Amino acid sequence: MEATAAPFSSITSSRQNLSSSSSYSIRASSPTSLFLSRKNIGNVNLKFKSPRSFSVRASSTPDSVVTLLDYGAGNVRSIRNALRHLGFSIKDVQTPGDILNADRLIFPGVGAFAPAMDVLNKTGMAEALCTYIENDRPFLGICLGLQLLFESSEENGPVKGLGLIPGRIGRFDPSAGIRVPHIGWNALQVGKDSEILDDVGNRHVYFVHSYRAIPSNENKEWISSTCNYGESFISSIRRGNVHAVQFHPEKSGEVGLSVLRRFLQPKLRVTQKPMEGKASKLAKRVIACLDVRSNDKGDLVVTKGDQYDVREQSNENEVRNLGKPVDLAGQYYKDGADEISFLNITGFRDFPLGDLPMIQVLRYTSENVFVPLTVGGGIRDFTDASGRYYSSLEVAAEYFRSGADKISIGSDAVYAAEEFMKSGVKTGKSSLEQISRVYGNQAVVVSIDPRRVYVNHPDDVPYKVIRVTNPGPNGEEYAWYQCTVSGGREGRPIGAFELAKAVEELGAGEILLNCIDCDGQGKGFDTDLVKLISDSVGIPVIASSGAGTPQHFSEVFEKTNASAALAAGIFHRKEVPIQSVKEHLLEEGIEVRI
Ligand code: 1PR
Repeated sequence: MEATAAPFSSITSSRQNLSSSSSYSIRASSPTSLFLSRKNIGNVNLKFKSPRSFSVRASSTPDSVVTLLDYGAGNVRSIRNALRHLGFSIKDVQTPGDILNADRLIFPGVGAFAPAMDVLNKTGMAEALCTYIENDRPFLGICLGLQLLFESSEENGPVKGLGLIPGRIGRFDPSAGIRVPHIGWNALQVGKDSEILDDVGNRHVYFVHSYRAIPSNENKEWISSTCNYGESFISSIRRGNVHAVQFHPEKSGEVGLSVLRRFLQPKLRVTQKPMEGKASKLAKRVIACLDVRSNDKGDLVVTKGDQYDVREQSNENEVRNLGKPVDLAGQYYKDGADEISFLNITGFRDFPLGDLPMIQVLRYTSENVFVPLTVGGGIRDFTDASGRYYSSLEVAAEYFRSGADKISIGSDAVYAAEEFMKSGVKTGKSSLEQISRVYGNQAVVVSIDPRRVYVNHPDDVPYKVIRVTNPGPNGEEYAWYQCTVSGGREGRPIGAFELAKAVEELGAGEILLNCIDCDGQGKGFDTDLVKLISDSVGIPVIASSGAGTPQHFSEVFEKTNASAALAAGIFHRKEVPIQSVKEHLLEEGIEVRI
C-alpha cells in the first residue's frame, strides 16, 4: 500500500463518475472528462486532535442505505458494487456531519496511511470518525480502514493514526521467508463473538497488503480474528458495533459478501451452518485469463492464440472467437476462479482509452464478479492524434475507476527495465514506478512474454542461462529466456531473469510469467522458467502458458515457488473445469480456495 491518496476535494468528481454503475454514459470523444485531478500529498507527521467536539444524533436513514467514506484514492468501485448487489444504496460522506449522522458506516481505506490520515485530519473527518466509533455506532473498516484505527504506522513514517486501538502498523518481514505483498486467499483463526465472521468458518478470504497490525496484550480485547503469514497478524477487530477487517470482503466471493451482509443486517441471526472448508494457510490461486481484442467485425471478443498467434488457420484467417468477455468472466467467477485477468492484447498499438469497450467490460464485470480483476494491455504514456498527452497514470486510473484491482504492464515494463539496467538509476518516471507509487505495488503486475532461446554453453550470452529439462532441437542443454514486446512481435536484449529482478526493484508487486513457446500448447507450464523466476524474486509469481490438464497445475506448484497458476485455452474450450483443477490440487495436498 505504498500509495498516494487523492485529496478529498476530488471526491465530488469521483462520485459523480461512480454514482450509478448501470447508468454510465461515456463520451468517447472526451476521455479526459473521466479523469480526476490527483495531487501528491507528502508525508506529513500529523498532530492528532482530540475528537470530542461532535455530538451524534440518531438518524432516520432507511434500513437500505449505507454510508460510505470514500476519500478518492483508488478502487472503491468494488465495495460499491458489492453493496448494491446486496440490495443497499449508498450515501457518500461529504462532510464530517454525514459520518456522525450515519446509521452504518463503511470505510474502505485504500492507498497509503500518511496521505489518508492527512485527508482525514484536514477535512475534520478524523474527529468525526473517532466520535462515531467511540459512541459505538455501526462501523466497518476495510484494509487501510482497519489500520488507521491504530496509534501509528511505519508506512513512510512513523505517522500517527486515529489512536483508537493500541499498536503500531508495521511491514511484513520478507526475511521470514514470505513473499511481500501478502496477496491471495488466506485462512482466519476466528475468535469468539466475531459476529460478522459467523459464516466464514474454515474458508479463505482475500488479502492484498504489505503492512499489518500485530496482536499484543494491549490490543487483545479488540481482536476478533488473526491470520498467519510468516507470523500471526490481526485480520479483524470487533468491539460492540465497531468492526474492521484487513482482508477484502468485497473481493472474497460469496464468503466475503456474507461478511458484508452480517454487518449490514446484524439482526439476521445465523440461519446456516458455517460454510464448509479446510482453509489453514495461504492458498495457491487458480486464475482464468481472457485475452481480449477486437475481431475483424469490430466486436470485442475473447480470443486465444497458439504461441501468440490468435488467427484461425482457415482461408479467412479470422481472429479466433471464444466468447464474450463479460459473460465468460461471470462464468469463471461462478466456477470458482480465484482471480480473473483481462489482457487487451492489441493494446500495444491502440490507445487503450480509445478502446472504451474494454472499460465497459471492466465496469459490467465488476458489478457481478467479486474476486480480484486484473487488466493489462497498452498501459504507457501516449500522445493522441490531436497532440493531447495522456500519462500512463491516467490510463491506469481509468482502469482502476472502472473496476480493476490490479493493472498489468507488459511492453512498457521491458523498456523501463532496460533503461534502469543501463543507467542504474531509477528515474521514477516509468509507468511502473509512477503507478506503483500512487496505487501501491500490490496493484501493479508486470506481464513477461519470454521466448526460449537454446544455447550450447552458459557463457554464450550475457543473460542468465539455465540448464533445461528437455534439450533443444540440436541437443542444446542450456537456454535463456528472451523478453519480447508488442505481443511477442519483437525480441529485446534482456532476459526474463534480468527483467524480473529489475521490475521488482522498480515497484512491481507481482509477476505474470507467460512463455510464448508453451502458450496454447496444452503440454504443461515451463517449470524450468517458473522455478528460475519464482526463486529469484520476493514478490508473488503467477505461472502462465501451457496448462492442458489438472496435473499440470500440481506439477508447477510442486516443482516451483509459483503463488498462482493461470490458464486460458482449457477453460475457454471447456476441456477442464476450474473445479476439476481445484479438486485435483486438493487431492495432491495443495491448499486451494473452494
Ligand atoms: O505489452 O503492455 O500492451 O500488454 C499486452 C499484454 O497482452 C501482455 O500481457 C501480453 O502477454 C498479452 N498479449 C499480447 N499478445 C498476445 C497474444 O496472445 N497474441 N497474450 C498476448 C498473451 C498469454 C497469456 C495466455 C497464457 C495462457 N497471452 O496471458 O493467456 O499463455 O494460455 P493457455 O492456458 O491457453 O496456454 P502490453
